[in-house]
Amino acid sequence: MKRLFSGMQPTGALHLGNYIGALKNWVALQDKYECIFCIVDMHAITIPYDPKLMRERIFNAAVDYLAAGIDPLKSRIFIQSHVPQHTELAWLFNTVTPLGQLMRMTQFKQKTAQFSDGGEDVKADADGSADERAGFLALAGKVNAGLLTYPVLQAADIMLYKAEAVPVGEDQVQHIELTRDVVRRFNNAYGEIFPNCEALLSNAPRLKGLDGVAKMSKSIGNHIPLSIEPAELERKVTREAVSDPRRVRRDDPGVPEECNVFDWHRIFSPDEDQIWAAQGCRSAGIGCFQCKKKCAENIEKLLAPMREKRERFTKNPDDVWDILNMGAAECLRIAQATMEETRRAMGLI
Ligand code: AQP
Repeated sequence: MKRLFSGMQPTGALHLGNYIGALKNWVALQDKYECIFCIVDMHAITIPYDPKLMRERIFNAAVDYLAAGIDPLKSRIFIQSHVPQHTELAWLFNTVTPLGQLMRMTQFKQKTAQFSDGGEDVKADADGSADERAGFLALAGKVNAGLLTYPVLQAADIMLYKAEAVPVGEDQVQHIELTRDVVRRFNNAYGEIFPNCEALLSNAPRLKGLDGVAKMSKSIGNHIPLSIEPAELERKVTREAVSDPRRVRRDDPGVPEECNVFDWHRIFSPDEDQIWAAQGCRSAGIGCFQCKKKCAENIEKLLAPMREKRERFTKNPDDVWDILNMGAAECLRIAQATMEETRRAMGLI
């Protein structure tokens, strides 16, 4: 079986976007690949965070993986920082990665804007292009170097295990392409050590958030956590989710194809509810509140069994830590072998 690697950051509660864009695919691919699933805590510390919350977030991410259906008897689950070879290989990969390519990464530019203070003092110096603004903000000391080299660590995560398949959401495709470039440059310089890898996309690789505009994201706060309680889920969907702005009054007809709530129906609802929502919206036969309520009910059908499983794991934290420790021990063995081969190829041993 080919090997598969993927990970999520413990930057907050995992959400419907993480599930639909990646985690659901991970579960489905467990029988087709030898799977390694990581909680990428070293990536998560590249943005501001509270150290007091990190351990709990890591634990909750592991519980979410398990509750969603990752089976520790089939797949390895571990915490990135428990296998220190990730950062060692990232350093080696840094030496074959052009700085300019890292500065052009979309996620770097977005996070730079998101986690700098807006860069008012340097805005005047940049002529407005996203590339230049990201460059100015970075040079002005607004972001740390880890955010810039984030995709190199991601390349190392994948290649430490010589993984060929990487199930991710659409936003990560550019980083997988960079991984392929890093591999090409490394292999050209030091010999054929690492394989080619490809991104595997789900059928909904970019789920929009409650605002109906941006990608659902933990750090933006437009997300619906997988661990949400039913009443809060209904409140968020019916009160916070942005729907078709044309429907100002109950009897205004809408355009379902341009409504984010209808996009959610297409993902979370059975066919009959999708037809009900589309027809009702176009004819103004139903109001947005009714349409959203049905959507929340269908999301709840997905989340209810996960909630039950999550409770079981939360009550037995030692079982979860055992799974993570066992996963790390197995991954460490693979990582040590890859590093030995890599150091040798580079003339370091
Ligand atoms: N909205 C989304 N739609 C589809 N896929 C998504 N993913 C994330 N959001 C969506 C996919 O989930 C995986 C794990 O993501 P991550 O935690 O490593 O980082 P991220 O992509 O940056 O996710 P967030 O929620 O936006 O985290 P923050 O806000 O902390 O940066 C990836 O495969 C990703 O594509």
